Amino acid sequence: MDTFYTDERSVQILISLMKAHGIKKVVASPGTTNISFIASIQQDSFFEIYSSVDERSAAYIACGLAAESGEAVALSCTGATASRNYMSGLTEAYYRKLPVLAITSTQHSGRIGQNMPQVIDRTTSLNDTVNMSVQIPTIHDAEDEWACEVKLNSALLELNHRGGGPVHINLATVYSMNFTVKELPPARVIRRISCNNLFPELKCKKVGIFVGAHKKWSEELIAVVDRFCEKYNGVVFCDHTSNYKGKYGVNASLMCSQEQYDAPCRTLDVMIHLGDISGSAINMHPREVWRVNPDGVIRDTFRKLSYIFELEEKDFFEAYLKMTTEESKVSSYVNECREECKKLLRKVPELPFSNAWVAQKSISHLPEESVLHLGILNSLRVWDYFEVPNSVQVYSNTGGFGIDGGVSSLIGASLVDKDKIYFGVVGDLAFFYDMNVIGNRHVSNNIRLIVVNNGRGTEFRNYNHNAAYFGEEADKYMAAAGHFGNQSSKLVKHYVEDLGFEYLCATNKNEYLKVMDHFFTPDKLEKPLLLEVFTDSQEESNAIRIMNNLETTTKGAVKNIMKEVIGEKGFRTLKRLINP
Ligand SMILES: Cc1ncc(C[n+]2csc(CCOP(=O)(O)OP(=O)(O)O)c2C)c(N)n1
Ligand SMILES: [Mg+2]
Repeated sequence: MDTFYTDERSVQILISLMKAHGIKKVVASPGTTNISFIASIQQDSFFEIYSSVDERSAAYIACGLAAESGEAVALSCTGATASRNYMSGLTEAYYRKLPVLAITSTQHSGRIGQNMPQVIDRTTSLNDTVNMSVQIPTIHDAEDEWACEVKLNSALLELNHRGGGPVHINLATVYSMNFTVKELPPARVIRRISCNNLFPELKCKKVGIFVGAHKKWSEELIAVVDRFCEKYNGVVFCDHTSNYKGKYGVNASLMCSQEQYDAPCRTLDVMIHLGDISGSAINMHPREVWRVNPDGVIRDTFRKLSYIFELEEKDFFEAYLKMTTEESKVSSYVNECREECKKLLRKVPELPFSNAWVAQKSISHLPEESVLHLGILNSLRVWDYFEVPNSVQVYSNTGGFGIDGGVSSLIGASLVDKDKIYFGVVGDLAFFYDMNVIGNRHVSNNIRLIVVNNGRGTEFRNYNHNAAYFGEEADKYMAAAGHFGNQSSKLVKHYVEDLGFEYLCATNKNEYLKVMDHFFTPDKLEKPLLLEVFTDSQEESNAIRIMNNLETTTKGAVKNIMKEVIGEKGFRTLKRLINP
């Protein structure tokens, strides 16, 4: 009887990645739950398989094999108590840093604790048995498949990471008896590069650097990134929280927010990923992504990761500068991107009175060397549309995206340098959430805070938000409208004045323009200052709609008409059906 690979996709991915990462030695123990895996590898001549009835012995055999051959060695066992017997061998492997891969097999994790035969809980491991443990459920859709690829790459790479050691994969099976797959479908391989490895060549037309939220850049890092861009015709895609202040930056937020226009420069060959979580709308279309971070962890934010470089950013760029003899200084890519951005910015009309309008009018007035803190999500989004002065550092709580601590983070930052001015822009919900910090006795006169009070989380009334589907009904419990004095003109004024703040407010464009110069003055003020701007939710949404539709193509226009006919939600469902 001819049998081939299983049709269970997770098992296929594991086998494909074991081959790609050069793991061929397997010690197999008997059972039912590992049949999909074992039957698939025993017909593949790549694998060198040994049998051991006793799982305890199997794990020690793997230790010996790994130590003697210098290779990673996999173990495979069934359900019941089989995997428990790996414990002593894995402990030995842990303390000797031997690359032993324990592949335990399991039924659906929902069956744990339901008195189902042979189902035990392997979701936690003893501290000194494995360096990493991953759970691999059965794959049902593209998202499951992506997660499986990422987790398995991480697990296999961990075998030889930082001196190496044992790793655990808990692999679910549905006991499929379909072994008719003759050719193993490929899986995406992710590789880790550290300073001792050979670096992959960077020979392609379009190279971009995407920077998520980033701490302050050193002068040396800026210089080396700029030299890299000069040599490789590169560009640095940023939002304000990237805080890159070199020569090749492009604020790509506005370009990437366009609904009816996909700028050609958004498509690139290699995107180098720096920094942490980004709250920006920057959504490029890279062919592959190289992440550079000393944490060395696989973080597949863009689902196209092919390399993780476990290096300081500066060392990465210096290495690639050494690898090229190219002397030409072509800047065609950055120029192309800048043209796109300028073209869009030129098209921005007078916006309705809103947070976006405030940003448009104010951002260039931020004094030199000041600091800006932006609230989650709307304030960051709309201030990201416009260019910030080069000497201004910008922060937002994009680590956890909470509205609960934006004002506190601003106050915390302001304690560092009494001579700097620390600006903040937050919504009303974010302000009232965190308002007690306004009374903290360390608050001083270097604080200037704009509270955009639209009486709700206007985020949930934005035309393109899921909650917009519910119209005004969203105000009740999604947008939390009407709390905290329901846009009271006195509440914030009384509170902050009593706490020693100067208070200003604006309910329309003229009023705002009148107070703006004072608010943004580079001069030291006597008191901390709070400017409350009262806006209307509908206008907030209208302003964003305008900003997201500055440029149109026929394809984009058709897309928009369809959205109007079948609604935003219907459109997304249709898109998923056409392009799953
Ligand atoms: C602690 C916490 N709770 C809930 C959320 C979900 N959330 C995201 S934006 C938002 C609305 C914020 O409203 P507001 O501060 O008034 O800003 P606006 O959207 O009106 O500009 C909420 C509740 C969150 N991010 N953090
Ligand atoms: Mg609000």
